[in-house]
Amino acid sequence: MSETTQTLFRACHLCEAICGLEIKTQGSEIVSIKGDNADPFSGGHLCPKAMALKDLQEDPDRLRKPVKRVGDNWQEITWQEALDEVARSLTDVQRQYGNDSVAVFAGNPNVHNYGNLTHGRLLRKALQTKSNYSATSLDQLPHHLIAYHLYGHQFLLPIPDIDHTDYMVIIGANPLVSNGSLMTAPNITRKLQQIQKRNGKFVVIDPRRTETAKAADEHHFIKPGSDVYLLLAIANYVFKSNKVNTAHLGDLLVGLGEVELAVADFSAELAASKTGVSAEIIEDIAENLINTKRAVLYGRMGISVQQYGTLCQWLINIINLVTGHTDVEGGAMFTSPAVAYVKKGAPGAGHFGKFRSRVSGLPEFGGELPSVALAEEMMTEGEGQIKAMVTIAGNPVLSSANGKQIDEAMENLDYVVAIDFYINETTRHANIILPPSSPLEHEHYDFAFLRLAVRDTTRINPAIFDKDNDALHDWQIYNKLSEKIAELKNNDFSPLPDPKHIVDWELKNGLYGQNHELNLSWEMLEANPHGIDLGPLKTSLKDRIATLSGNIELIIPECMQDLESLDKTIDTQDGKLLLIGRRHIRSNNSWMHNYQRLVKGKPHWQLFMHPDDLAARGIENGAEVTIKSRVGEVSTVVKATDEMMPGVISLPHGWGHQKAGVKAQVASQTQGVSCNDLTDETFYDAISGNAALNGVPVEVFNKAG
Ligand SMILES: Nc1nc2c(c(=O)[nH]1)N[C@H]1C(S)=C(S)[C@@H](COP(=O)(O)OP(=O)(O)OC[C@H]3O[C@@H](n4cnc5c(=O)[nH]c(N)nc54)[C@H](O)[C@@H]3O)O[C@H]1N2
Ligand SMILES: Nc1nc2c(c(=O)[nH]1)N[C@H]1C(S)=C(S)[C@@H](COP(=O)(O)OP(=O)(O)OC[C@H]3O[C@@H](n4cnc5c(=O)[nH]c(N)nc54)[C@H](O)[C@@H]3O)O[C@H]1N2
Ligand code: SF4
Ligand SMILES: [Mo]
Repeated sequence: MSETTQTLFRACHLCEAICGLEIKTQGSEIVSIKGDNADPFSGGHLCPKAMALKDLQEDPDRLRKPVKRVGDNWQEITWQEALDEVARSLTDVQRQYGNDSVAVFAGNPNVHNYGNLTHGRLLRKALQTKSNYSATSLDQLPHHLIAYHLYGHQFLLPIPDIDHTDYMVIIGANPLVSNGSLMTAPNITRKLQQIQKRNGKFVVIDPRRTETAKAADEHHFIKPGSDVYLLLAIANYVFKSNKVNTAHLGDLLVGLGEVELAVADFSAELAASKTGVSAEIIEDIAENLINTKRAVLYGRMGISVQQYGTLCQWLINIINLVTGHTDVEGGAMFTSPAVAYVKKGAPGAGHFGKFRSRVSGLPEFGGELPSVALAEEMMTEGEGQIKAMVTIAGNPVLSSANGKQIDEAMENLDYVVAIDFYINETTRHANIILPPSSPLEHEHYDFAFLRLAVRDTTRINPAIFDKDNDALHDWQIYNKLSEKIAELKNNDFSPLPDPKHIVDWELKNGLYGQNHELNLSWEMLEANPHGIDLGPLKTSLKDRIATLSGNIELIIPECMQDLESLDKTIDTQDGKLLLIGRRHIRSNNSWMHNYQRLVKGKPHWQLFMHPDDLAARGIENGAEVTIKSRVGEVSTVVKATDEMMPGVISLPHGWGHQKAGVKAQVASQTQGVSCNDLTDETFYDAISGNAALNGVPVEVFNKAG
């Protein structure tokens, strides 16, 4: 390896903000990582996780070669041996128990690695299994489902036009820490400050006074899981005050009258009793949404990953539509990306309920079943039982509801293979682990997140290092493994070219390609290493709406049904503590705790609880407590903070690395416990089957002994 010094520009792929970075290397070492000031989108912004790209690259625990489990040990084997054995074992299971007996779980980093997006489907196609699961149903499934119903394509997702809005309501999101989600917006702090600088306001509704709430003009505590009442009351207020403003989309909206009727029973007073947000505040928010020309309502994890996730997303869309804030400047807009532009006829629109899970009858969406069904499908005997599993860039043992149950169920599978470069809480169950090249060893184009960005931009990301000669990129693993599986099943197979070629083709044939003055191509973007600005979000829905009728049909039967089941009586408090999650700027889901620079310093995995709730139970600040839910219990340290709404406690997910067999020297020494040993697989959004990881009823007491 030469010791030459290089400076390369590449976007960070760790979260949705995709900050441009300047990475300096000497030989095979990274000597510095800084924000790329010339990136037209991120303008030099970065967060503490960017430096962890170096740790990831250098981590001795990161697997470089395929390994096979022999007893409690792992043995390196060749790619040939590994791929042959995996293909043979999976097809053997399928021959004996049927195609659906092999499940696939695809985790979050799939979306951050373009080769997984372009090539992942090869493996599913080769396996011909209906047992597909992913992190989508622990996360944003309600957004896709509503976009599919209202706009006709799961990826016609409205994104807040944060750069131009004057009033933004953020409900159940903490972008100052998450750096934005379904809202790619590097340096979100600045973007929110800019709202205030132009005399606008942003309001946060959250059961915790979060980092974002502290920076907001207003913060209102809300009881977890009750948001649906607040949204219904806002929608009702708009209709009742005759302020429906359907702006330019008016002729597309079908079902306004039915929506008006459906929300009519939900007053601000009822909402106040359910949510803890006063009727005056609810009406004030509604008034501001009505009267501010450029305004937007935005909701994320906190209201998608809860009991009424789909209803909440439906109502958010309804409110933005009826207050005239959809597809207009400063409102909820649709992106016009250079790759994977969505319009009528674009592939992958989605489908819903074409088949159902075997045990609980949960609906598929886009060919995937809800992750809450995964464990029972492994544990319930009978035709179609899951007997083997492929996990790809995921860790459902720590990230799924009742992860402990998944852990136990995986123990009894006949065969497990993981495409991952860590031996984590899930992949330790694998018979064989197939580790792809590291993210910095391949090129990348962020078509998933450029499609969700608050401004249209484009950039390619070069590889920083060459991969080892005998290493494989994720997409190469899919090509090779799928080919072997297809061969054993006597099916046709054609490999896909390098994802770079696919993106190049898309760039050339996309909005800004051959028929546009920019004439984008991979090569052209290589010559523009900081990326190219494509301008602010543009009004475009009328030309793109992808529904069969060409209209926005507001009434979704499943939403009407769920609405019917809502309790319409004034609430009396039931006194149970409700558990919610929490993210931290130095942590990322389950997989970045093996980097000393991110886990050192003050711990951030404690249970947060209001001082009054501690006092009521005779618990001291800093004590060891036990938290108990229907499915299990964990013990950890409690931290008293009036950041929490009384009655609500918060524990972050992704911790719990002390399990035997995990090969992560630093992470194994951390003390955080897994919040998903408490979340409940029977607690989910009835419409979509998305997990309800927020608002889980629990008890807390002093740890015995
Ligand atoms: N209680 C609770 N639970 C939650 C959440 C919550 O808020 N509360 N959040 C949920 C959400 S939003 C999500 S998205 C999920 C995330 O949970 P998962 O989908 O399980 O994802 P990660 O924990 O990020 O898993 C990362 C794994 O991917 C591997 N990996 C990283 N990059 C690559 C790559 O390029 N290729 C391959 N093959 N592997 C790679 C890592 O080594 C690691 O093992 O957790 C969910 N779980
Ligand atoms: N640093 C860091 N950044 C990340 C990640 C990470 O793990 N760490 N994960 C990435 C991923 S995979 C995702 S999906 C995004 C998520 O991005 P966000 O959704 O912005 O992140 P969260 O911190 O989960 O924010 C959810 C908020 O909802 C609140 N909440 C919980 N329950 C309720 C409720 O019932 N009602 C209301 N109104 N609020 C509620 C919580 O207190 C929390 O503040 O972040 C991404 N970015
Ligand atoms: S905010 Fe941090 S983790 Fe996210 S893309 Fe930027 S540098 Fe990476
Ligand atoms: Mo996520």
